[in-house]
Amino acid sequence: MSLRCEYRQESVAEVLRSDRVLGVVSFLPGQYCGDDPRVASTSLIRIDDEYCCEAWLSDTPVEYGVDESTGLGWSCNEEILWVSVKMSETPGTDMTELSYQAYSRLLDFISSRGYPNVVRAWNYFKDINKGEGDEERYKQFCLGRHNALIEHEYLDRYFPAASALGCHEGELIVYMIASKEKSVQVENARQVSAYHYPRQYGLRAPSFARAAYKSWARSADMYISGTASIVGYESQHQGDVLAQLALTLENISALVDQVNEIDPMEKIDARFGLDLLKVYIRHQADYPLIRKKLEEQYGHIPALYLQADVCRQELDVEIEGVGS
Ligand code: 3EB
Repeated sequence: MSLRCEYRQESVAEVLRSDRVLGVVSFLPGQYCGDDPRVASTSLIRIDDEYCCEAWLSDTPVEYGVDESTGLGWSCNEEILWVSVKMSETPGTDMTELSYQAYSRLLDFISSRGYPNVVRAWNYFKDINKGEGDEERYKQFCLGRHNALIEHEYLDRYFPAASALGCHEGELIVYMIASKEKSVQVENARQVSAYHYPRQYGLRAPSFARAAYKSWARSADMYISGTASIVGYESQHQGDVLAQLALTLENISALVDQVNEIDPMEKIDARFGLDLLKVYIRHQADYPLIRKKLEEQYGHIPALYLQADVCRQELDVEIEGVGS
């Protein structure tokens, strides 16, 4: 069994024709209007037209459906359960409660299906930087997520790799890859683990690992979490997006090195390398420069560029990756 992620040029509907598709993530524009349970529809905006969507592919046929009691869309093969949830907001919605509900549903569902380990999770919701201090929606999101994870007996070292980004409209969307067997969490020696961030970053620190790797029956994959311009626990290079990009890329290489140092048995003769990058940019105007710089180093790797708000107000770029 192996899992592959690809950025695709075809429409979501076309990608869905294959019986090997575990999940498709759609971005605006090019929105998908159907109700296939394998699709997670986000409101994030693609900055260019190079790719239409993100596809997660199995090398064996998948089973899929909607969970009737929770409305979760899911799909699975022998080793992987791909699941997404969409939570609507009404005026005055409490983000702590909403993220708690989303994660409680997801975690209950994956364990009931026998895939209790979250390898990788993506979180997208609107107005991520709205609210002051502990009232900031991102911090409330972190609190709700943390409470649900702890209730489900997730210890720090089992937190998934993750990304959490803001968009301008739409529901809270969470999608995740869950597995039967645990993945291995990886941290970056140059950064304080997010789950140990000090009190100023919220009542409960963000519950994610910097990266995770997982060996499947026929492959091993590495998932690099959303990575930004942070050293220790502090944001660096406020106002200088190119310096932020350079530091972000250093943090990503440090993580790739760290994954290789752990040297999972599956990779004795080969190194993990990056296969895909997803680049979140706060101000679309920064795109040409960011793309130019990124291509100098990673021009050989497909990259998907999205407009999104980084969860720290002072940061303007964040990058995640998939590798094998
Ligand atoms: C950081 O390093 C930047 O809350 O799930 C990156 C990846 C970030 C995931 C999350 C937040 C999350 O703190 C922000």
